[in-house]
Amino acid sequence: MCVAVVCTVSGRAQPSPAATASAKEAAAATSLNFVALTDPVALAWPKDAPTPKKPLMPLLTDWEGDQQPDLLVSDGDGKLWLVRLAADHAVALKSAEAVKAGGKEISLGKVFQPNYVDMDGDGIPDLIAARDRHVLVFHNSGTREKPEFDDWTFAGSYKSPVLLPEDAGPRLEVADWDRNGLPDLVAGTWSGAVVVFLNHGTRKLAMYETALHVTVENKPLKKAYICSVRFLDVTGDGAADLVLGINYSYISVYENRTRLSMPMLRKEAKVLGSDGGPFEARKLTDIKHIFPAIGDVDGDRVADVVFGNESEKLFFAKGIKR
Ligand SMILES: [Ca+2]
Ligand SMILES: [Ca+2]
Ligand SMILES: [Ca+2]
Ligand SMILES: [Ca+2]
Repeated sequence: MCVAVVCTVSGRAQPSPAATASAKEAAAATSLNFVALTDPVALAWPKDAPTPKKPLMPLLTDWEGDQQPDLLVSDGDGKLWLVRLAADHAVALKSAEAVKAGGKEISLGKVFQPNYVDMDGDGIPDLIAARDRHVLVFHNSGTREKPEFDDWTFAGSYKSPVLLPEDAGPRLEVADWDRNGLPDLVAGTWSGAVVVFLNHGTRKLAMYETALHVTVENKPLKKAYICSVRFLDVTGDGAADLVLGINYSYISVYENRTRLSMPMLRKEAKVLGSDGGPFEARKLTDIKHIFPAIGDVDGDRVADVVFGNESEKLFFAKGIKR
């Protein structure tokens, strides 16, 4: 599914009306790119909303398809908050409300990386979360404009649900890795690897293959430790790139050199900070591990980063175009 400002890759084989719309949005996003971020500023949680339990893990997305970015934020209780941004691209949080599924507030007991992707091909994004190595899907039985969620089911077949790596924790990105039109599961790990579960089922019935280790220039990607994962186009060529929050503090981009099938990733490029050195979130804020949410918050068509984690705050760092 696509966001107003940033697109995860959607399928190109036999495009559905939804896929066509996604393609248009992707074309509109071609000027997006960033290589540097300004120093982060804290975003005050909306005053009249209940205080979420830390840590906070955000996703920049478009909740109701109005082309305005919204935040979905998971908290330490495993609740999910729909956080509205201020109008006219002012960088501020306007309101926060708990998201419900099956008639009650979502509460998974621990923080998760939110995903909002159409899992069943009905053109309406669903919610996806990782918990205890399992992938939980909250089917959206509402409409694009007015989402409503059923209680969760496991991703994959009921008898053999996908089992994420033991040290994946909340680190799950849902995106079409191999461009076959079906969303895949991309898990980061504490031990510094990234694995992909390709979906070789159908739109209605996902079937995931065993985990593949992501490679960069033919070598398995292996960081010292902790990779949180995003897979979306940050260079503006229509091909999704691998973006990692690494080793507590850094953000790295592995540019994808092909729009065909499996990604071909260039070697790591660290996102820079205002001093010209690598952007280092821990030096600048009180966070411990960075889980970057990426999208254009301030409306200048350059992707920005919002992050939280190990903090009751969210931070905004403005993207600077190359
Ligand atoms: Ca919106
Ligand atoms: Ca759906
Ligand atoms: Ca796929
Ligand atoms: Ca921006």
